Amino acid sequence: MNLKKLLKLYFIMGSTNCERDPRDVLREAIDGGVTFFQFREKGKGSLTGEAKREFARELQEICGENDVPFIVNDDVDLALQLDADGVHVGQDDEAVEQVREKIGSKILGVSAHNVEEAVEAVNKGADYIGVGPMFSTETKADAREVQGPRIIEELREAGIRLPIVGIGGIQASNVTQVIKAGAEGVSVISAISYASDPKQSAQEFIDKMKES
Ligand code: TZP
Ligand code: MG
Repeated sequence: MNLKKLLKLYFIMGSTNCERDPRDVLREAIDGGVTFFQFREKGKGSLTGEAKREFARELQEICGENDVPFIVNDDVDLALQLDADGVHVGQDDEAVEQVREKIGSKILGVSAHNVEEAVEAVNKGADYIGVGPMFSTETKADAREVQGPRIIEELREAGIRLPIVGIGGIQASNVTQVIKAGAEGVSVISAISYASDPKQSAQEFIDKMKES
């Protein structure tokens, strides 16, 4: 598995990020070129318990049919129950070394906002780092201050070699800046999940990244 390549277009979504049936949104996004997927079931009206699990299972199946890795946000137990391909945790979630111990060789992504957090994530066993917010976003209510693509250059200058994905407010129109700064790929929620045509939106991202 070439993680750097797989992280190119990393779509993140939960039921609250869609205006249409999320299964269709995911299928269309994958048709357009999404290479990696994170199930992130958060916010007002989000599913819990068995409904969350069943929904996750359905999305996992769609990913499986298309050879797209299926990653679970925050919920390590759910990832283990479903035998997901990996887990993504933030700075306020379960400790990285503890998650690594629980998930063995599954993929482990960690959100970082500065060099210190990124170095720690690397040392504690992360496989890739999510860095942001690149640009302003309304999708995450408690998002940190906008960092801009420059933070990715700083991480590279500090010697971080692990795959990096930018996150936050990324659109086809600004994706080039994130890749040029040194990221392997981009994580995107609303620009794909709310697009009237998720397939076309994903294709636009891929086309722009090919140019950069
Ligand atoms: N973490 C930092 S910004 C963000 C997350 C989960 C939200 C990204 O969503 P969008 O819609 O692509 O800006
Ligand atoms: Mg989290």
